[in-house]
Amino acid sequence: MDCAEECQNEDRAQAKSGTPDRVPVRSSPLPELTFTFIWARMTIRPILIHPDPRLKTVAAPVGEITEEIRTLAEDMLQTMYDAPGIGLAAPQIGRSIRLLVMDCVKEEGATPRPLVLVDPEITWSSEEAATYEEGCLSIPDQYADVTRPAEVEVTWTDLEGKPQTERFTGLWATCVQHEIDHLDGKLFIDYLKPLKRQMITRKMAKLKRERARA
Ligand code: K1U
Ligand code: ZN
Repeated sequence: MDCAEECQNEDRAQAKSGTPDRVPVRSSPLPELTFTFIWARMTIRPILIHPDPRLKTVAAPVGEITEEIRTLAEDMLQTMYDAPGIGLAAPQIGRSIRLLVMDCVKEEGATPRPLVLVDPEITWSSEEAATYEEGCLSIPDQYADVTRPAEVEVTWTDLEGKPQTERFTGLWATCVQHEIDHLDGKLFIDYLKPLKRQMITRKMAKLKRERARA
């Protein structure tokens, strides 16, 4: 099954009731006095909760950037900001494709920096490691220290189909590695000791049962 087919199938499977959110987006770049608002369709997608086999699957390359991929990326950014989170990978919304979004600008009032990475690859990792307390939108309210390379170089394709390369440090480096792990079917709890991982998994299974009953 190619990516377009896979996306369509998932769309049907994930069809939500109600009208999608309609959000005014400033079309840019336009002169200040003439800026206009266009109506863009952006949908907040449900985020899968662990344990779910779709979070353990290696995602397929995206390849060609279609309008559908652009819409999906917009929806993922909207879903990430709404959660709120600093990253989101396509498998977390049930799409087994190598697409992720992130924005690690957390300071209030600072300019956001939404990034969309298609088919990202880590091409270099530092010897130096860094430990961050990680969370995951698919494992709500659970946090744990994870040690990863402090700096990574990543190449990807942007939404215009142009190749990009960037060296990430600090929280950006942690986040991009966490998100690429999602594309490889790996969760941050896979870095923890088995007992702690099992404890979190049981809590999440209980949470899912309770949510299903509500
Ligand atoms: O992939 C995800 O589940 C998103 C995750 C990303 C992440 C967090 C921490 C370290 C590495 C990767 C999140 O965004 S969890 C929520 C979160 O960290 C946060 C939420 C609001 C403000 C600031 C951070
Ligand atoms: Zn996560």
